[in-house]
Amino acid sequence: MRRRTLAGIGSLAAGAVAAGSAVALTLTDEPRVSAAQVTGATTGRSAKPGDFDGDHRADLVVKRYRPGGTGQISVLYGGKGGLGAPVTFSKETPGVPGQGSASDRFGDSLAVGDLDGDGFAEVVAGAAGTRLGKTERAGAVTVLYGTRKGLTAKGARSVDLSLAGAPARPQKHELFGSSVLVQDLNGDGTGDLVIAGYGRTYPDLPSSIGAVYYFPGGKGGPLLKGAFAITPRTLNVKGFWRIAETLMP
Ligand SMILES: [Ca+2]
Ligand SMILES: [Ca+2]
Repeated sequence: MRRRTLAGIGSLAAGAVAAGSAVALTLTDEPRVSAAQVTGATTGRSAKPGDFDGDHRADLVVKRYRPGGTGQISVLYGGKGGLGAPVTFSKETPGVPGQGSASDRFGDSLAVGDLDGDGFAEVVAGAAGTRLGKTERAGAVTVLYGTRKGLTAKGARSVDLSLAGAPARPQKHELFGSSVLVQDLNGDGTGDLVIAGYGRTYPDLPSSIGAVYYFPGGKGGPLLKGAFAITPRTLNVKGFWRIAETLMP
């Protein structure tokens, strides 16, 4: 494994260290499929490569946008002849928690990585416009697990701030899940989940500053145990800052 220093999420790691956690200031490149191995793939918001079925061939997850429709993502599996037919998931797919709506923006942010350490990559799909109970646009993130047979909706989980043990409570218009990232930040070999809440506000600070949430990977991951929030208080900043605009590996 090759180690490199943090670039895009330097402030995240710096904040995490300030919070007294074990997050290191280096990232580890895991030997997983690179974007370059999937011709024409991008690492932008709408398409991500990963190995969801563990056959060491690159697969691809892409966002499907339908104006006025509920969000969808499609997985295309890599094979000898290139990528196969798309298999589509949405909140209507049996096993996927929650109800789909045009405003929840399921799949608008995407991340890929092995969060439970079984060697199969998961897909993390943000749905930042999700309503939690009566809290409009609080936001939620769906984790779909990789298996030997590929990505499955079975056992899919919602990671959101309404969960018991979450590091903060849901907030109206927070847009939790506006940006998502899977990266092994604590160096234990399993990917950790980082989620931005672009619109988080604070009573004593102007405008929406945002927040970043960290959920460690591990057996059964992502885990609530060891999860924490990075806020203006963590970073000791006052006044107008944005701390959750985008997350970059
Ligand atoms: Ca996995
Ligand atoms: Ca880890």
